[in-house]
Amino acid sequence: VRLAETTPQHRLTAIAQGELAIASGKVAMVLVAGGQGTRLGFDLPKGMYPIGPVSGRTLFQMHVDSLRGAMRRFGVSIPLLVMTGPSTHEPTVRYFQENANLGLKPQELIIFQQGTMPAIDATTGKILMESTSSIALSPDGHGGIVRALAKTGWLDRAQDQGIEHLFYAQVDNPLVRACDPLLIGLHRLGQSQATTQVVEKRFATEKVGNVVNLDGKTQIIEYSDLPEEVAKQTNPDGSLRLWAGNIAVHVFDIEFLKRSCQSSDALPFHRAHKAVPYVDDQGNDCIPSGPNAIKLERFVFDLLPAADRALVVEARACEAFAPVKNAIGSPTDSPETCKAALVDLHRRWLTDAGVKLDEGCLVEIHPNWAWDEHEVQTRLDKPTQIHADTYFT
Ligand code: UD2
Repeated sequence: VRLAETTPQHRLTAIAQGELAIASGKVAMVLVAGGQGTRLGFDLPKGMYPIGPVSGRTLFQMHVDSLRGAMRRFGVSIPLLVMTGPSTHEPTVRYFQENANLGLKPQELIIFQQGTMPAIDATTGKILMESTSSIALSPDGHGGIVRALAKTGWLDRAQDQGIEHLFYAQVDNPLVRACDPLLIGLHRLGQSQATTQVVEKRFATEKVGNVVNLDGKTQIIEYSDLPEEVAKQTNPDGSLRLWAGNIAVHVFDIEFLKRSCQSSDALPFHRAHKAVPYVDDQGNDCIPSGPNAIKLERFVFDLLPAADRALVVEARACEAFAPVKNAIGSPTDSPETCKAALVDLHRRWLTDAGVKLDEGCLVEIHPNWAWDEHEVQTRLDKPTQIHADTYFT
């Protein structure tokens, strides 16, 4: 669904459908947070990274606050699943415990751990050892969610409770609107089993998956697998031929996920060439100077071609996508670019509601104050002018 091709009426109908589904308890949310976050250079789980431009709230807090905003708005409890990995599990569990589950009731929070795969020596094909008695393991990719979820038994319980859809997002993108009613509504209206949100790529080689239609099936080709000359192909009007960038916001039907769990080869493995420390045959610790190993990962978006019906929905990047991937000071996808996007969005919500803001002042809106632009409009206590950095909470 391209933005330019939807009418306001169609969007309103979809939003109403989505809101109805959320309010009647048909939706749960999952955050994937099992990655090692190496590029950011932060030792703790990425979800604990402070990102609120004025408040300093962490990525986990931003997501949970948005979800609790949806619960307040629709008068319903929405379960949150958090998928961790071997290195993020313990600290994530502790973080939620020490912070009173960030306000979630115990029954609203399920933290579960994804699986691992052995790392393989790239030259010999043998499994690498981490110590003389243990093999080197790494997370099996976010596609590991299918197997890990099946193990928890949650899918069956969810269905018994009447939950039909799982709203999926990555912990690194705080611009995501938890359980976006428009996306869920379009998913339902389109009778889709797997829906994915995309944005128009900013440039041909942007580091996002490319959503394509191949032999009638929706698929995502990861940026690292796409030859540069193909990424740069254009239409006669100069626009990119492969314009749709995956932002890893999906809606999956629970029934579809259950079906996918039943087949062990539902998702293929992707190879990543990485540096993995190991212990050699003589028991010596070896720190490789470059990539020496193959890590095997599954990608959740490889579920898309297996859906009987899949839908691709465009969103505006400025409203939906500002990931934190790279370290402070990087030109793209850094903490600074993410904070700037959050401030820009909230400044726009306020400006559209008639508030005048001084140039350069930072604003941040807590979802309890207003969950979306419409709630900003209806706030009677909003100021007419803002002269200093302000946190609306
Ligand atoms: C991902 C997408 C890319 C694009 C981009 C947008 C893949 C393979 N690529 O690229 O198409 O959408 O995001 O931001 O998804 N994670 C786990 N377990 C794992 C590995 C990753 O939970 O074993 C989580 C990780 O915590 C993070 C997310 O998955 O929240 C994405 O991982 P990434 O940052 O390695 O993916 P990236 O940026 O290469």
